[in-house]
Amino acid sequence: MYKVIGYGGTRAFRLLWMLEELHIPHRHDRVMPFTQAAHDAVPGGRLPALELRDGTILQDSTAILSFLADRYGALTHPPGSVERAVQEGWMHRVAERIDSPLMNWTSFMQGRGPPPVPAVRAWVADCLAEGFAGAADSLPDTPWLAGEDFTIADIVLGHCLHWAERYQALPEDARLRAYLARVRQRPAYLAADSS
Ligand SMILES: N[C@@H](CCC(=O)N[C@@H](CS)C(=O)NCC(=O)O)C(=O)O
Repeated sequence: MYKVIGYGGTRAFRLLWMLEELHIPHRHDRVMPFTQAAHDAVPGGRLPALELRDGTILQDSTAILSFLADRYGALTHPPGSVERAVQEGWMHRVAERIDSPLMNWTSFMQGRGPPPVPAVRAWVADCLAEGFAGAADSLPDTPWLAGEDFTIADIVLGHCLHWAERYQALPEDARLRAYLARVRQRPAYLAADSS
């Protein structure tokens, strides 16, 4: 059975949500990041991770989503299709423009590391707001990012919106809020273990 390693309040939620989408039974080992337990659990202590049935450990949430999508032929467009390029474009864009500043913002909110000087804190907030604004302006007319069908790109953006809300960084933008509301109607999102 697959084992998700990582606390459901982190990017591990993406993996738990994906496995619910695929109806794949799994175990969940709630290891907190930045702890000795994380280093004991996975190489380099970097979470989340997915342990395969043979003990292999995969790391990086987006790589794991791609692995599961390709392995089960679900929540992804076929390689070489235009839709696949759109899907992957969204995954990269969200990782660079939203996930990265959101990680820094979260560190500030959690008080991890030295307190940021106000200008740095404001710059990170601006970067995050710009990332969200760019995503909002680029949302397609289709229900999901790469067309009519929900894909792993939607898990990544949906998770970032859910994460931003938790850290008081969710923008007011009505388009993003409507998108998040759609995400939240998915039974797998609701079933995923966020603890
Ligand atoms: N791009 C990675 C980011 C993972 C990440 O930054 N994890 C943090 C915890 S939230 C961590 O374990 N950092 C320790 C490290 O990178 O060594 C992903 O999507 O999984």
